[in-house]
Amino acid sequence: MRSTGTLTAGVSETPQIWDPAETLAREELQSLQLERLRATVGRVLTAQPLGAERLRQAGIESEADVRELADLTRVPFALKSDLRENYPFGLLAVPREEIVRVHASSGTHGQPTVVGYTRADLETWTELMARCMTMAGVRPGMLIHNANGYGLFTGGLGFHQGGERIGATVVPVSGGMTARQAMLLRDFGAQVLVSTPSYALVIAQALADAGVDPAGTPLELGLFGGEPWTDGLRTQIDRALGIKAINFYGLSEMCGPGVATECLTAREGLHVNEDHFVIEVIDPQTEQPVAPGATGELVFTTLTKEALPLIRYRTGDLGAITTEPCTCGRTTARLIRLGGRKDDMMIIRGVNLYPSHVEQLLLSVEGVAPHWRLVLERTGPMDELTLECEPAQSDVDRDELANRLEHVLKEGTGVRIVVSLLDPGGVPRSEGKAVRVVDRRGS
Ligand code: DLL
Repeated sequence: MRSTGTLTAGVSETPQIWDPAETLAREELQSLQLERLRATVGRVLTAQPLGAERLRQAGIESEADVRELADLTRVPFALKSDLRENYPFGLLAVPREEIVRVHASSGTHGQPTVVGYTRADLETWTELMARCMTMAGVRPGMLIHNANGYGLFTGGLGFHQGGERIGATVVPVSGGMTARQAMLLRDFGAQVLVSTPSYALVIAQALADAGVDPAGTPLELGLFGGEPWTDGLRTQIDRALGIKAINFYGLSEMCGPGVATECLTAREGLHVNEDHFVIEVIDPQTEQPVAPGATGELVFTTLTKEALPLIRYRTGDLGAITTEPCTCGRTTARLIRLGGRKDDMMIIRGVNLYPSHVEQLLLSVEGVAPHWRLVLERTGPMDELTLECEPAQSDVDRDELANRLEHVLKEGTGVRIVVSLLDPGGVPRSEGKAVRVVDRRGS
C-alpha cells in the first residue's frame, strides 16, 4: 500500500504516509519488533560468530530464548571497534558473493567502517528512504537536486534511490563544483535540495554570488543530515534559501540515512523507523538505560538487515527520545535533542565542551556568519581554544564583534575561547561533512 491522499507536486503539509507501519498502535509495533528480533537473532546465531558469542553470553541460544523485547537488554553491546577489527567483510552474515553493494562511513580518521547490502537490504533501504522523504514532503514529480557525495558515503545513493522510488525526478549532481551547482539548481528549477547542512550554506552563497534570489526559484524543501546542526543553523538555512529544512539522521552501520527523519507537518523530533530498528538510550558511563526523555547515547538493533545484522550497536551519538503522539499521526518514537557525538566532547581546563554548544552560542550573536571551526592548540602548559568565524558583513567593527562574541562564549560555556574573525570566506568550506574541530596539539 502506498500513500493516501492526492499525490501532486508541490509541498503540502497534509501528512502523507508512505507505509502503514508508520502508524501502527504501539502494542502492534512492539509485537512486530519482537517477531523480527527473533528472526534477526536466528540469523546472527547461525551466521555471525561474534554476534552469536554475545547472544550466548546473555543466555540466548535460540530464537525461542527471546521471549520479550526486554531480553535484548541482557546482550553485551556491539561497538564500532567490532567493525574495525573485522575490516572489511568479517562481520557479514552472508557470503561476500551475496553482497550487491558496499558503502563505508565517511569518517576522516582511521579505517573506514565498511558495510554491505544484499539485494533485499537495498530494497528495504530504498523503501525506508521513500518513506522518510515522503515524511519530509517529497512528492512524485518533484525535482530533487542531490548534492550529497555519490560514492562510499551513503548520503548520495540513499537519497537517489528513495527519490526514484517515490517517482520524483532526481538530479545526481553529487558534491563539489559549487558554482555549477547554483547554475543547475536555477536552470532545472529544483524544488528539493539534498546536502549536508553545512554545504547547503555554501550553495546558498553560490546562488547569491550568481545573483539568484532563491525566493524567485521553485526551491521549497531541504533534506539535510549527515552531521550535527543546531536549530540556529536551521533558521539560517531556511532564511538563506527560502525553504523548509528537514533533519535526516542515520549511520552507515544501520543502512545510512533512513533511520530517523523529521516530518514536515511538525518538524519536532525525528521519527525513528522502529519497525526496522529498536532504539535504546543509555548512560554512556554506567551503560544503563536513562530515564524516559533523558539524553544519553543512542543504541540501535537492526530488525530486518540480512548482510550486517547488529545487536545493540552503540552509535556514540547523543540524543533523547519521546513517544508523545505527533500531530502528523505517526506513532513512532521521535528523536529529540539530537546533538553531537560523545567523542566530540572536549575537556578544556576541566570544563566539558561540545562543538554544537559553541554553534548555538555563535548563532545567537547578531552580525556573525554561520561558518565556523574550532582550533585546539597547546602553546604553553594549557590547551587553548580558538573559534575561527566570519562577520556577516565586511564593514563591521571587528574588535567590538569579537569582544561581544567572546563574552557570550565565556558566559555560555564557562571557558575562555579566543575569537578570531577572519575575512568573509576565510573559514574553509566543506562539500560534505564540515570539519568543526581542528586539533593541532600534536603538531
Ligand atoms: O552520515 C548517513 C546520513 C547521510 C544521514 C545523509 C543523513 C543524511 P555516516 O557517514 O556513517 O552516515 O555517518 C554517521 O553521522 O553516527 C552521526 O554522528 C552523524 N549524523 C548523521 N546524521 C546526523 C544528524 C551518514 N542529522 C554519523 N544529526 C552518525 C547529527 C548526524 N548527527
